[in-house]
Amino acid sequence: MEGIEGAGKSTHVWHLVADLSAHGIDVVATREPGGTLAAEAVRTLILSDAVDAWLPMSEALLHYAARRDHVDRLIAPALAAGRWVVCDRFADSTMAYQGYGQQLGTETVARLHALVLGELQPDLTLILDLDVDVGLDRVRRRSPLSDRYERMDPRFHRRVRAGFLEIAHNDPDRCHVIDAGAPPDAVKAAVRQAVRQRLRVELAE
Ligand code: Z5A
Repeated sequence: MEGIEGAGKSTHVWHLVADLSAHGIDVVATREPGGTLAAEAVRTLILSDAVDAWLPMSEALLHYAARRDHVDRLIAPALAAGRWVVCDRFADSTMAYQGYGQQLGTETVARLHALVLGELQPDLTLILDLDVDVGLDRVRRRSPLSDRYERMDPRFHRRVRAGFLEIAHNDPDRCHVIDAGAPPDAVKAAVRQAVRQRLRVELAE
């Protein structure tokens, strides 16, 4: 599940996990940055401190260090055991935030991905698309305390949103864009519909 902040990723990861579990699917919910002890430690490093605490390349390397640990210790073993994995953010976030948002470049991030994870990609990526101001407003209403990314320039967030849409445009077989400005029940229905169609699983209403 991908998208800008406030798009509803965490909300819909949990709805989707409940739907899949009700259908008898053995599913693991996890998140990035994080998901394992080591990756959660990297999360703390990346999300705290000043906006300019990390340079874009260092930051991308930290995200990929966390991701490799997450894949090796949690995601790959779960998949090998036949479980499904629903992840709140994954590699497209590095492409969107560091590649587009921090302007590290898409080629650099793609090379990093190939080096660290080879060809590993999700079977389906749902991109919750939302106006940047609406997303930031939702997050600020939820809590006045902001993390490093929330304090970044609105132009940065607009590049991130545009980046996600370009990723989806370039990889339509894997990515599905959902209008996250719709009411929560409509977003939930759109997520369910996309999973039904793309992963061929019959989820009950
Ligand atoms: N990052 C990166 O730069 N590079 C990387 O490779 C990775 C990550 C993996 C992680 O922060 C940060 O790391 C992230 C990108 C960067 N940037 N930031 N900030 P995080 O995990 O703490 O934050 P987040 O991923 O952006 O999550 P979030 O801010 O909590 O947003 P969300 O999960 O998309 O939304 P939510 O919590 O489900 O909903 C937010 C609020 O909106 C909540 O009050 C809901 O009740 C409400 N909501 C949800 N849906 C709706 C609808 N449809 N209508 C109205 N209100 C709604």
